[in-house]
Amino acid sequence: MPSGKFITIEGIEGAGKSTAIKYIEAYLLSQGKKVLLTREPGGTPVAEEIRQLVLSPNTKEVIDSKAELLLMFAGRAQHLARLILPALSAGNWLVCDRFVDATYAYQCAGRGLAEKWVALLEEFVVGSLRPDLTLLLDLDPALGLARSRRRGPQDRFEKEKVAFFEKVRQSYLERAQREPNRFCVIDASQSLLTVQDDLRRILEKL
Ligand code: Z5A
Repeated sequence: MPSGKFITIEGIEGAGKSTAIKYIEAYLLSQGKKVLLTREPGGTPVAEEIRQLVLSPNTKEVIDSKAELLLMFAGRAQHLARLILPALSAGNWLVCDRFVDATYAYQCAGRGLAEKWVALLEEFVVGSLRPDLTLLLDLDPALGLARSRRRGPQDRFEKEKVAFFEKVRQSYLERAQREPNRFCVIDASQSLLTVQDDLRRILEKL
């Protein structure tokens, strides 16, 4: 059984996940924890190659939603086997930028695939592992898109319209409501310092 803690961070693009993760890492290190940061899609060399494929806006053909779903889980299988499970067994606090909740939010709510297929793949690939804590940075998509578009070239997902991200956001909020013991929702429209205060309070409890 894993002995480290598994923390995931979720939210629409531009919500501040990458920024929050740096703060979480510094906080956990200050508490003497062994910390490892990772992300999905990605996290290992093979999974990062899959990331390139699914995020590139320049694919030679349109990626079918079912293929996109399977690619997410192919990367996840590799990530779990090669990094997540060994790191948790070694007692690390593993902080992962997105995990299975993102698949329900993007491939089901966003792309319209039935949840039963994700549940099936989750059982096959992830088994009974669930994050100890999922931090949901909740933000109005218009604000998130504005933040991320300031940063530079857009990936395949970033080219989606606000309506797509509205569905993704609602799906995340519904999942958080269904699993209040695992999720903590943070208002990501607050100032960076206030978001960090919220993060620290949540981590102190954990
Ligand atoms: N995806 C999927 O479809 N299915 C799956 O199963 C998985 C993923 C796992 C890649 O994700 C894409 O993969 C993702 C869903 C899909 N696409 N989308 N959208 P990603 O997480 O790698 O990419 P991202 O969502 O586009 O992340 P991002 O754009 O890097 O956003 P972020 O990490 O949440 O934000 P940030 O970089 O920390 O902050 C953005 C800017 O806002 C930056 O300039 C910050 O300085 C600023 N910021 C941050 N916080 C604040 C506050 N509080 N106030 C003001 N400004 C702030």
